[in-house]
Amino acid sequence: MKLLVTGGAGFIGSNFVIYMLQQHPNYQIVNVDALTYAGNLENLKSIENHPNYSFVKADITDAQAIDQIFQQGIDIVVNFAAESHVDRSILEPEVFVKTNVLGTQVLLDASKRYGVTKYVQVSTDEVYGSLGETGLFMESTPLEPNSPYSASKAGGDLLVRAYHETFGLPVNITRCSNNYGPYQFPEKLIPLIISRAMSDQALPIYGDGLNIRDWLYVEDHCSAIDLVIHEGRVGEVYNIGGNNERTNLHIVKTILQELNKPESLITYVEDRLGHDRRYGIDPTKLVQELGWKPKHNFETGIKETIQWYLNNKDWWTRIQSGEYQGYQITQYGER
Ligand code: NAD
Ligand code: TDX
Repeated sequence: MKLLVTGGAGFIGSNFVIYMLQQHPNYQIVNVDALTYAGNLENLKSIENHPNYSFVKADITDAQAIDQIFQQGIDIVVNFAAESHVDRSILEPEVFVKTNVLGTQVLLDASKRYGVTKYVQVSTDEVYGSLGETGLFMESTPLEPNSPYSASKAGGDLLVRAYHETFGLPVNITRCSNNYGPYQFPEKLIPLIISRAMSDQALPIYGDGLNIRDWLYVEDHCSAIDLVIHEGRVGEVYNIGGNNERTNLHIVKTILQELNKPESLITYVEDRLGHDRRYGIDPTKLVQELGWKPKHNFETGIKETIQWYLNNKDWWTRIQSGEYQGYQITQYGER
């Protein structure tokens, strides 16, 4: 079985590549990644010489390069490659449309041309928009994306659906809630707060800090995708989430407590434009149909994650010395 993983040098993709090599010793994995600011081959150091693993640097919007990769014979595609940060999409939407919509179409086209057995689109709960105080996102919830990021992900999802309906491509779409764990780029809330708190820097909280996200440990996302690849009914959407809703303020205070740092580091800053208030996933379909069960509970998962960032300071300090710093200065002034 030959699995093409796109975006495998990013946060979830790299965790997924490592997970799949462990779970399926007979699978060959081809990782295709453009190595944007978010792609980091250091994440894959532990398996870089694995006989069943290979890496190709290519952009998913480059139809010729993608065609060449499919010529090797690909059985399954899992598309993680994306521009993934909401704040960046507010500043620079164009690349989001290019990668998340056009890139998806290029992969779908190649999958159709070469006849894969399964195409899995890794999408997000953000395509459903924002919840009020009650209710959860179901697979049947209408798509109401509010940011350029989520709109571009929704655009990709609709193309996946269309390639199934029009050409019979065997697809699944997964929509997961917020992930946390090792190798998450320190522009996202949890690693940003851990790294800044460790250096006693101000911790920017958007708005009133009471926006709610539903958190899932990255390995549990990987196990769900593995199940969907093998057991998912063709053409279906599966929501993925572990019922762990927390306010941003709760997350930040938990990290401060764990690191033994003062709450005076918390700094309220201007709210994110179009900031979704609440996400909450109903994973019943995945649980009942495919028997998925998350392994990690949030209280231990967050502690393990904090410990990982403490033990891997070199990993994130190297990242922070690059383009990331420039980004921070542009958006909020010197923090
Ligand atoms: P990430 O930003 O850490 O990684 C994205 C990877 O894609 C990087 O390695 C980058 O180099 C690569 N990439 C970007 N543009 C590319 C292109 N044009 N061609 C080839 N490679 C390209 O993102 P992540 O957090 O690991 O998210 C992975 C996927 O999961 C995304 O599709 C995202 O929408 C989805 N998702 C993420 C979360 C989350 O909480 N992080 C939750 C649900 C869904
Ligand atoms: O500095 C910050 N301060 C802050 O208050 C940052 C970076 C974030 N926040 C808030 C905004 C959100 O309410 O924290 C929450 C989480 O923010 P992000 O980490 O940027 O994640 P989010 O916008 O929820 O999107 C994430 O989950 C869904 C991923 O980045 C997406 O790729 C995924 O689809």
